[in-house]
Amino acid sequence: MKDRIEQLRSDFEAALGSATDASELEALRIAYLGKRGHIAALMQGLREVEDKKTAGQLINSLKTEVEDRIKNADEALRRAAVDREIREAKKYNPTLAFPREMGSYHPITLATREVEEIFRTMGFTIENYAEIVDDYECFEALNIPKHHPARDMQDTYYLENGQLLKTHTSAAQNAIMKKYGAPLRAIFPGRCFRNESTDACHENTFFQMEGMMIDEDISISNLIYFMKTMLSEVFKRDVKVRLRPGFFPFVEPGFELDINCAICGGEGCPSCKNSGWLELCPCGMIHPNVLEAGGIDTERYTGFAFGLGLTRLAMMKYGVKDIRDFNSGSLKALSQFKSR
Ligand code: FA5
Repeated sequence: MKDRIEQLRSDFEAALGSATDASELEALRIAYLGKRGHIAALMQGLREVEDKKTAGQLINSLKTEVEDRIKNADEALRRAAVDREIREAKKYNPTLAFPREMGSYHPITLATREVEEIFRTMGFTIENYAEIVDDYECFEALNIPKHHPARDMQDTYYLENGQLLKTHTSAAQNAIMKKYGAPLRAIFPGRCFRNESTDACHENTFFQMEGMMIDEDISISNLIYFMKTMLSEVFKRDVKVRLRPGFFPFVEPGFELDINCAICGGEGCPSCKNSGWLELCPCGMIHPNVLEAGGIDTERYTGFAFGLGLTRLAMMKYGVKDIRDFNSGSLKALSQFKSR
């Protein structure tokens, strides 16, 4: 009996060594541990053995050994299968886990930078100014006293402390004059706010770029030269503009500078309120009251100022028909500026 058991043990070792998958292992288990398997046959053979106890122990130990070895081999086969799956799977690329879309500059930022660069090369300083200002900066210092009708055009959002969201970049004129004195060449872009209904060419939050040049003998010719240079540089071609008288209490004389609508080519469309022209850059010679409020010697110096509608400039430059697209936050609209 002992020899049979040893023979079975070594046969089992050989068979186990050549089992390569779960079905072969299962066949081995049935062959050894099944009802009609080798171990069951050994048990039956016990009847003819004298030392049943010792033989029984040997058979049981062989049975336990076969059970353990098959269980271990099964686990090893499963582990190997998982390892193989990982190895053979496509290599994992962690950078694909999050879509890494490149962002892009907002068209207003692009337009601002371009105009800034044009004025920088012409010797202008670039200034940043606050969005929250006080009544003096936004109106009083600009020759717009309380109850002046010009205030009606620029209703805005007031804070409880009396300050307000600036309605135009002109609100920085006084502070800039006080900061630099004359002679002075400065531009100051900024966000403006107005309490007004929106349409294709009006927003309640939009950008302007103010410019001032103060020196001896500054005249309207200088103003026109700088405006024309800026526009032809921005549009890289001659642009049709028209200058007409315009009233602003802080300039005298004052002008409206309109640009031929680039969306309809001047035929009239919602973007230009069907006029063919778009108010882009009011300007004029700075009013002596405003210069004096800024501490400038009006006997010696004169100057011009302009308030370029940056958002409208971006509309014309990029062919955006509706000004509201800029504040829409729509990626479909804004991502079109990626390559610029
Ligand atoms: C002003 O704001 C004056 N401060 C401009 C100025 C400066 C005149 C210096 C003289 C000297 P106006 O309200 O027209 O003016 O606005 C200037 C430009 O800002 C407009 O021509 C237009 O291009 C733009 N703008 C005005 N309101 C809006 C609006 N609601 N939405 C979009 N752009 C606007």
